[in-house]
Amino acid sequence: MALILRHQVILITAFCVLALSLEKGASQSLYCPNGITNIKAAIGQIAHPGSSINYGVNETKCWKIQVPDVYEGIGIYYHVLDIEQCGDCGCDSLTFAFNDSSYHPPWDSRGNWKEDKECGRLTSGYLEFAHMMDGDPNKRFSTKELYVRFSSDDSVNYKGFNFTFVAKTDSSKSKSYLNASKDETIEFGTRKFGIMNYPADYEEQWYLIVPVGRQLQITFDAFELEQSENCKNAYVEIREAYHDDGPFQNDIEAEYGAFLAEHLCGSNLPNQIRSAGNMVWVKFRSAKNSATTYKGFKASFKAACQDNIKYQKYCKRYWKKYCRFHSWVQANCKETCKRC
Ligand SMILES: [Ca+2]
Repeated sequence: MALILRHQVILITAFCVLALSLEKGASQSLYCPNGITNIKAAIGQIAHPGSSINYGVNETKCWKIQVPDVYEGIGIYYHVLDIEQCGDCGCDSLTFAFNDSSYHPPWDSRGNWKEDKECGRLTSGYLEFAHMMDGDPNKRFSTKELYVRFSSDDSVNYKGFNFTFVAKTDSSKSKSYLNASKDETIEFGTRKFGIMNYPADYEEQWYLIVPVGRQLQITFDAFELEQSENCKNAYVEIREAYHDDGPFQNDIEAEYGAFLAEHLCGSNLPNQIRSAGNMVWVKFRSAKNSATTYKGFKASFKAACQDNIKYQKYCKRYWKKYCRFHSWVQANCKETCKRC
């Protein structure tokens, strides 16, 4: 009985604290009377209601996304956004909120809170096409903690939302661009591997590229990094790279790319890694402590055949149509849509 009572007290306390968010006036849109679902991860998906049914009337749902400290922001890629639209999203809305200065919870008026409200209708087919043509996320936030709130009014309900969030990486340091032709294998790795240990406080990045339409396969030959909890000291991070301004632009980015390996460390040789697209980004980072440097890693990459069914589906649906009207890229298109 005592346990049940204690549980009730905790629940009531939680409700009161959250209800204060409305009273203290930091932001009415962060009012979360049903509590907040906490998600701690570098990548994940949130959907509501998350099936083919429509959301209900007078709903309030809240989430808090927290990405590991090593990252520096959060990107949002929509898969579905189907929310009743009224002026200033005053009927139904999806709200993102974060503090862009020091940490204060959303009901604390000391925080410098920023809000971004969304409503309107973007279907999944349109969003697939848009992501194919523009690799950047739909939303970008310079925070490691992001609050998400969905609310609906008393009439007209749609399909809701479904998005992937991904932690932003710093990709500003020195980079190498390595481009392998169809039958070529290129080696890469930490500097002076086998001759001396990697330096402390050292960072290096590689963009690995194979012909358009192929996947990329990375094989590790040697791997010896400092072992630390969650690989927070020295690590290798690997993501899909993308063109942020469409498939035929030159700029290659990876800040919000999908993870192929979140963080690798220690001395176990990682498994072979295979990408979905034809461009991959690899980052190596060592800790500041010069007493804990190791040999580093040595790896190679080459082109593999495209067997990604989803990619083929994109190709069939959009790429060929796009190519028909852009004769100057037809050679690329042919290679892209070819099975091998
Ligand atoms: Ca509504």
